[in-house]
Amino acid sequence: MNIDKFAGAFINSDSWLQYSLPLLPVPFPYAYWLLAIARIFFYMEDCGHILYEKEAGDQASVSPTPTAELFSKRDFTHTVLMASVAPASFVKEELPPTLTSTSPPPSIFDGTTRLYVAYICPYAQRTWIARNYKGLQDKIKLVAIDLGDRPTWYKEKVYPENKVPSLEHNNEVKGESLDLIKYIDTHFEGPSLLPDDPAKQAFAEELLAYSDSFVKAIFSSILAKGADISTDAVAALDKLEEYLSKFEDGPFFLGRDFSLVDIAYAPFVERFQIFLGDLKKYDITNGRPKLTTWIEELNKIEAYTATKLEPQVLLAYTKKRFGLA
Ligand SMILES: N[C@@H](CCC(=O)N[C@@H](CS)C(=O)NCC(=O)O)C(=O)O
Repeated sequence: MNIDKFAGAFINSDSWLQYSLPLLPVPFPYAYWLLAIARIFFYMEDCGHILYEKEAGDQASVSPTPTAELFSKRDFTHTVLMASVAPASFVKEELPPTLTSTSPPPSIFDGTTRLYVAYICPYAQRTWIARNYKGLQDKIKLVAIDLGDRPTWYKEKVYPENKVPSLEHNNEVKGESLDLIKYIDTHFEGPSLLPDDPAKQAFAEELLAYSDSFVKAIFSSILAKGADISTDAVAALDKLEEYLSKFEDGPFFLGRDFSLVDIAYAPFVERFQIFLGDLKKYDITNGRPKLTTWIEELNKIEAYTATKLEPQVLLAYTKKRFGLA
């Protein structure tokens, strides 16, 4: 559209209006003109938005790469959130069999990136969710270990700490689930698992640091004899509800975007809901609307649901392992 012509038409019509309606106040044509410019501006802005969101959508559906390019193009918070929040398109996979003491080792340090997990382990589950959410099923190969019948080569050749998870990458093996989810987020492609906002990043660090105390508080209550949940465990769950109330822009710990913090807590909350429900007849969602919604939203994320075991399996394993009634 020829804006000059368009504006000219306005000026002309305003001049006409000015001459033919002498009773109107003199500034009227200028106000009218300003309004016209504003309308053109908003119209163009809108077109930009639509086009931009389409680009973001297209990118998200064809490539798991988070749209670093989009970030540099323009700072449209709304659009950037749409692009960064979307998980990489989830590819269902057949899970590899669990390796036992009689299984031969994989060809370690052959350049393949391997994530060693046990399907039952909540710490390993954290890293598995991060890997899935970023769409790295082809880039990071899962290797499942039987913790009850561990292959000796795992400790000797892979990870001397002999725990899961561990990650074999670039000829090195690293451990510790909280370090690994950060490592996976920063060293691989896929949607970012930490927002750019420094306030949210600082809050993420606080929540990640608190996760061990949270797990301890609840788990000791689960292991304790007696039918009632401890006051420490109730306080820890209340604290989670409070943390989930911090940002209003979404159901997750950091607001709208699913993040490392949700990943750190999800496997444990999943188990605590089952164990406390069964052993202490305690519903963790009762009176905790934010926690209720958070669990519902988590269960819409395939990268997470693909890592879940049947509640009965988790319950039976834990009861047996800790000799619980
Ligand atoms: N702090 C570690 C804990 C990992 C951990 O304790 N994993 C358990 C399985 S859920 C394990 O490998 N246990 C074997 C052992 O302790 O021998 C992390 O966050 O990765």
